[in-house]
Amino acid sequence: MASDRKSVPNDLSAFWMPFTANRQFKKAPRMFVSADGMYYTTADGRKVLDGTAGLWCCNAGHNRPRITEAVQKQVTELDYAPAFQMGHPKAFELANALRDMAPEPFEHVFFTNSGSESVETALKIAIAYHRARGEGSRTRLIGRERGYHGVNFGGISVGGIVNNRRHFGTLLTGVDHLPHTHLPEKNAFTRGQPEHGAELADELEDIVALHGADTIAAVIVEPMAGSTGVLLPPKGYLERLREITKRHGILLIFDEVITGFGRLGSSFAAEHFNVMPDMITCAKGLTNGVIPMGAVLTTDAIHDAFMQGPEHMIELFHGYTYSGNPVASAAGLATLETYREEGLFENAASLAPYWEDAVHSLKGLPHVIDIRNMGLIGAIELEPIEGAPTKRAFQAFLDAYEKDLLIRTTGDIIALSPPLMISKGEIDELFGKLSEVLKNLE
Ligand code: PXG
Repeated sequence: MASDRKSVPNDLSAFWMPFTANRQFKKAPRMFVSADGMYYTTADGRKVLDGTAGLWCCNAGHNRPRITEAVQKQVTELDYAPAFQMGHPKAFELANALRDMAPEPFEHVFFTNSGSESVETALKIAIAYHRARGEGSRTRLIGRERGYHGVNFGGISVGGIVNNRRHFGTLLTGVDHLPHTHLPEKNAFTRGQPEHGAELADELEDIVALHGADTIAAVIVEPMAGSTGVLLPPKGYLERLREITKRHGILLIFDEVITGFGRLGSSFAAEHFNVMPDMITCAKGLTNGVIPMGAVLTTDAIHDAFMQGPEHMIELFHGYTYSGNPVASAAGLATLETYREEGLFENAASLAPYWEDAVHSLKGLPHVIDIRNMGLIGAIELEPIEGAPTKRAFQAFLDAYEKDLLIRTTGDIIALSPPLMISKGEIDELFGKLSEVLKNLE
C-alpha cells in the first residue's frame, strides 16, 4: 500500500455502496453495529425495530442460536470443498430439505449465491431445456413491467424497473414484457388480492400471437412483486398465466426471492396461491441472510431432460465456485430447522389478519393514497411531492429511523416485511411509530 494512501479511522470513501445515495449517506451515516431478535443496535446505541427483516431476508430474526452455531461449527469442520466434480454431504442434505419443504412438483435444486444468480440460472436452464428436447427455437424470455429479478443482465432484461435498465445499454435481445398489474383506480386499499386485473394475463396471448409460441422459452414473474412496491396478483391472474403458458409449452418461472420461506405464511407463494410454476428461484430467507445463498427449484421433467447422453459428460454447463458452499449449506439447514422448530411460517399465517388490520389502520393519514398487504407484507403508497418523486417516502424513512424504526422505501411507497418472529406487541410498536411519522410528514 502506498504510504500516502493510508486509511484513517472512520474513512467512508472507499466503499462504493450498492443502491445507495452515497454522497448523502456519507454526510450523515446510518450504521448498525449489532442485531438480536427483532432489533438492530445503532452505532450510537439505539435499538431499532427491524420492520424489513434486513432486506426481506432475516425471516427468522437476528442472532438465532441454531444458525450461528451451525456456521461456527461448519467453518472449523469443512470450510470449502470444490463445487464442480466433487461434493460434500451438507449440500445434498440441504437440497433434500428444500425439496421436502417445497410443494410437490419440485424435486431438484441448483444452488447459487444470490437471487440475481438464481434468476440467471433459471433463464439459462429454460432455454437449454427446450434445446435439449429439440426445441432450440424457443429462446425468447418474457418478463413483466415493474418486475424485479436482480441486477445481472438477464434479470434486468426481463425486469421492468426502468432505472435499473436504462443506464446499461441494449441488454438481452428477444425479451418482451407483460403489463404490470397495478390498477389503483380500481383496487386502491384492497385487503389481500385485488379483484381487478386477471385479464392482464391474457396479454401473453398477444405476445404469443406476435412471435409464435415456438420462439418463447419462458415467462418469469414475481408471484407478488416486492421491490417495485408490493403489487399483489389480482384474483385469478396467476392461474391464467399458468393456463396460457402450459397450453403453449412455455415454462413459467416464479421468482420467489422475496415470497419464499414463509413471507406469505407458507413455504412458497406457489403453495400459498396453489399455482405451480415449472421453476422457483429463491435466495434471502434460505439462509436467513446470514451467508449468501440462492437456489433454483425445478421439476423432474426439466431436470430429466438434461440427464441424457454419455454419463461421463457434464449435463449443464453452468455453476458457481460457491454453488452449495459448505458454510452456506450449514446455514441453510439450520435456518430451515429454525423455521420448522419455531413454527415461524405458521406464526406469519396466524398473525396475518392482525397485521392486515394494523397496516390498513393507516388509511386516512396525510398523503396516504393506497395500502396493500398480504402475509407479513405491507405497503403504504404516498402521494409524491410534485416535481420531487421519491422525496416524501425517503423523508419518512429518515424520520422512522430517528424514531428507532427501520422501514424500506421504493419510489413513494413504504414497504414493510418484518421477521416472521414478530409479536402482536411489536406490530403495535411498529405501526405506532409509523403513524407518528406519517402524521408529521410534510
Ligand atoms: N428477484 C427478486 C424477486 C428479488 O426481490 C432479487 C431477485 C435479487 O436478489 P439478490 O440476492 O441478487 O439481491 C431480488 C432482490 C427491496 C429490495 O428493498 C429487494 C431486493 C433486494 C434488495 C432490496 O425491495 N430483492
